[in-house]
Amino acid sequence: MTKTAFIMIAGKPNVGKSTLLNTLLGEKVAIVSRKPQTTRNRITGVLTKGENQYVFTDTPGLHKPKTLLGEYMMKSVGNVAESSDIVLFVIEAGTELNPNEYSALDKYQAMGMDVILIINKTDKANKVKILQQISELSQKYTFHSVIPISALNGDGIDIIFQELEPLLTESIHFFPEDYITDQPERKIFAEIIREKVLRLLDDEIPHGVAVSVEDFKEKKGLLSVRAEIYCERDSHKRIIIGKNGAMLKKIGTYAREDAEALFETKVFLDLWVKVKENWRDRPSLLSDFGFKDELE
Ligand SMILES: Nc1nc2c(ncn2[C@@H]2O[C@H](COP(=O)(O)OP(=O)(O)OP(=O)(O)O)[C@@H](O)[C@H]2O)c(=O)[nH]1
Ligand SMILES: [Mg+2]
Repeated sequence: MTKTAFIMIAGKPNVGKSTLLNTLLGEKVAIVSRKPQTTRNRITGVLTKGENQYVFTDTPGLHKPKTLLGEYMMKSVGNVAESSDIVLFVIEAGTELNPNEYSALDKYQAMGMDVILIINKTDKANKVKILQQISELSQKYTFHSVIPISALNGDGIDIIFQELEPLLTESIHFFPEDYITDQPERKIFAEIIREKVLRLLDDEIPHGVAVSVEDFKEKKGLLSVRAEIYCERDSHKRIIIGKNGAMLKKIGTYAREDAEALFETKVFLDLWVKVKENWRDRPSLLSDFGFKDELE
């Protein structure tokens, strides 16, 4: 008898949702950074353990959108909620919830979803504060369970699976046993590049960056990729390229190293930087960059 569950991973930006998805799967399918609003698309990761198939979907962090891209991101969170039965609602250990988090919890509860409260980053929080947080939130909401974890070092991940197990329902498996993610290889490559930009550059620059993979060819053990980094201003372009091209070289080297490990092949990466003013608010450019399906 096979069983399946559709499980959404939601929460405010930067709480560790994508880290959790990667840890649950034991594979890196979502990029991670210290900056909020790293994830822009829903990312599905599938884990099949014998008769049980867990379909996890990571979502962009809950925030009040300021751009059309932000609206797209929040629309995608809503769409995932509609098609999930269970939500792993991730919060940061020992910190107060903000209004966006409260309203999302209200909504998921009203929708009748099973809400599992995941208290992440327990590795760096005060135990007493965590206990206070659990008691406060448990008075306000009915959770299926409350699980303190560290997505970074794997603490508590086994308990998530224990708690999910009784929530699986009898059903066919919707994905083959060895299926891991819905993210195409080109998209994963583009995201790896964007991750390096997020990690190497500060302030508002990474938020205005999109990456598009234009060419992706594998021949005789060499993966040749041409990718374009789009930013919003000439001044940003200069910073991304850096003095004598040093920054772009660094971005390219780190991205290539990660890609070589992931795709298990030699990689040749040809990287370009271009300016597209205000792309985050221009529907046709958003659509060119792949942000269109959620708005249909
Ligand atoms: N100390 C600690 N840091 C963590 C843990 N989980 C995630 N982080 C860090 O928190 C930061 C944000 O992690 P992400 O996984 O990108 O967070 P996210 O919730 O997906 O963020 P958005 O995509 O922006 O919504 C990164 O620097 C992670 O390394 C944890 O358990 N402990
Ligand atoms: Mg994320």
